[in-house]
Amino acid sequence: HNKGFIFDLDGVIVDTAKYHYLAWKHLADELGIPFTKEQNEQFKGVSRKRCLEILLDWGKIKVSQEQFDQWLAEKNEDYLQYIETMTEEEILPDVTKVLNFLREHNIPMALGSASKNAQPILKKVGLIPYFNSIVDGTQVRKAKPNPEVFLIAASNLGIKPENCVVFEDAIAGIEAANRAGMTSVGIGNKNTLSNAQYIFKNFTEIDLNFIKKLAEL
Ligand code: B16
Ligand code: MG
Repeated sequence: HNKGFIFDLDGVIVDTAKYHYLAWKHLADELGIPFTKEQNEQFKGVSRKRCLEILLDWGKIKVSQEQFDQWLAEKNEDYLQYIETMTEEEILPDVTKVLNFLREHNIPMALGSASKNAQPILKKVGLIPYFNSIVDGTQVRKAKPNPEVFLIAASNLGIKPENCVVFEDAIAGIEAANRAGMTSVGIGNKNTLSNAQYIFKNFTEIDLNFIKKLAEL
């Protein structure tokens, strides 16, 4: 097949943003830095390290590398406790409808996530078998909006970038997909994701005929 589909994880397949929020909030409270859900929006699609840099900037806190690494580890341990409780019920509505359809038609699929915890999360929700390639934060050096993550995924699938379709919920992710020359499908708010070629509020709004068209079936 000459078309490939690439999915972001957080905000597209599962809503782990709520757990990221709780873990960041915990650390922010500890450090006396105000942190709201609106601020958490700015952390979407952004690497863990970059998130902590931004948080410390907001709090005007300067720290040693050692302290920085310790807080980073603390946030992640907290986050992993939430991940531990995840089940397949946390897959966002109608995501499996689309994944199953693509699988039935043997369309290659990849994950393209900034998260270093993508593997354990996919395992928890039982979606590992769907993906021909899983590209995550452990393999990528240049974070979104750099297209690296999606280009590696395309190359692993053996599909040309211009024949790949990317599903993303983050502004930086849409930009990465566009820069890679791929078809970008935004999942979320149409004002926020105005740079996406197509935008849907969520997967329940996606018709399988649309997927068929994108996959050229
Ligand atoms: P971790 P995605 C991203 O996942 C999240 O949107 C972002 O909020 C998070 O900081 C980043 O992963 C790193 O996650 O701390 O697990 O390595 O949307 O690219 O799937
Ligand atoms: Mg995301």
